[in-house]
Amino acid sequence: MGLSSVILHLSYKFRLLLIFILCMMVVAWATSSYLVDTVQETPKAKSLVENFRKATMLEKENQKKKAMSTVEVHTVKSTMSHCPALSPYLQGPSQLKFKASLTLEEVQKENPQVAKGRHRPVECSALQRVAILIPHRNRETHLLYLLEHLHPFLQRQQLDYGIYVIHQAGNTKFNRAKLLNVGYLEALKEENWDCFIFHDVDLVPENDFNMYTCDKQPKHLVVGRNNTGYRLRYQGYFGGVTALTRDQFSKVNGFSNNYWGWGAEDDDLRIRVEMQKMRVMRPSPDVGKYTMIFHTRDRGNEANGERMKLLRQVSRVWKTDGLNSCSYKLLSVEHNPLYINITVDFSMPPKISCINLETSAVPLIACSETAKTQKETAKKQRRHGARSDAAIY
Ligand code: UDH
Ligand code: MN
Repeated sequence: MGLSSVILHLSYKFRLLLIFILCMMVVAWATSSYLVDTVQETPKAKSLVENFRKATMLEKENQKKKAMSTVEVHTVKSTMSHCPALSPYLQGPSQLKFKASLTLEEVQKENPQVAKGRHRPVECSALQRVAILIPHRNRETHLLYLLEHLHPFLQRQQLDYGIYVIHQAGNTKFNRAKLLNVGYLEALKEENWDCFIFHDVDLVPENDFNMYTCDKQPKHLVVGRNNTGYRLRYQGYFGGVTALTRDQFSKVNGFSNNYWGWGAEDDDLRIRVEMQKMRVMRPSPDVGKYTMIFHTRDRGNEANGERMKLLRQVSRVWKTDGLNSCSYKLLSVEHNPLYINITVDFSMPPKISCINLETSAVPLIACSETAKTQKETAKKQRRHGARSDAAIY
């Protein structure tokens, strides 16, 4: 073989080798670039997945946080601790002063935290929701003094309370007991009060240890007042200011509606309480002290001549004379800044007017009874010594 043929032969082999190397390089490049791509792509995918995971975790965390914050709100609400049995704000006995020039605006200014006659502590949840019911007619000055002292007094006791003034419209005989029944029924329409304080407008408590809360037994809070030498008026006295739970008052069917004028409606309530085997409790004499704002007898509230007769029939009539037979005409319910004013009309509707107006010029056309039967009904009522609401309405 000559040199040229050797070179040719070599070059042919060399060319083959070259082609092979080239192919290998292409394959190597292709594979390597693919591998590099995948190696580079993986972190991208990884970070994507990571980001997604992070996002979902964040979302989950946010949801968790939200849930926790709502739980917190709920627990803050529901676990706001109960107020202590003995409020730390109580001051004990005080000498009350009544400024002659006091105005309602001044009392309102002194009590900016009271709205629509209501207030409750912000620092703790009150032990009881208490409705104060005040029967009222033509005693504006007394009401002013009572509001002035009662609002801070009840706040020092850390109560969730509302003050209701039940105002009797017109000039018909005053009926304290029936007004208090109305107060109970109307107050329960806006709040499920636990406890009711039946409160004369002219009695101002002197000692804030006299708790305006209800207990297992009905409470009589006026042990003594300045005008009786701070002594109980008589054994069994249950007037002035009393505290009964919603259930205790409902159990006795409330007050009788039939005591028109002054006297004995409070004794009637005590009899009802005792008939239900409940016992009247009182605070100690140094705590149950009141100042009574001086007054004379009101016109329209003269002593009720029938009161002794009425007292004798309590056991017979209590089931049908009380909350379940208390009919009245509701004239208005106003939510004033310092109290809720309920105005009612107890004036006689046409049927009884017929009986009472036998001598008047009012025509009797609205009557279902004849003049003769009206007279007989009136006689019967007088014989039984009571004007039952069932007969009136
Ligand atoms: N009341 C009124 N307006 C009236 C009558 C009574 O708001 O016209 C209310 C008021 O809440 C009062 C309560 O009913 O506190 C009881 O009536 P009262 O204060 O007349 O009864 P009290 O037993 O007085 O205190 C009886 C008459 C006092 C005569 C004094 C003579 N010595
Ligand atoms: Mn009085």
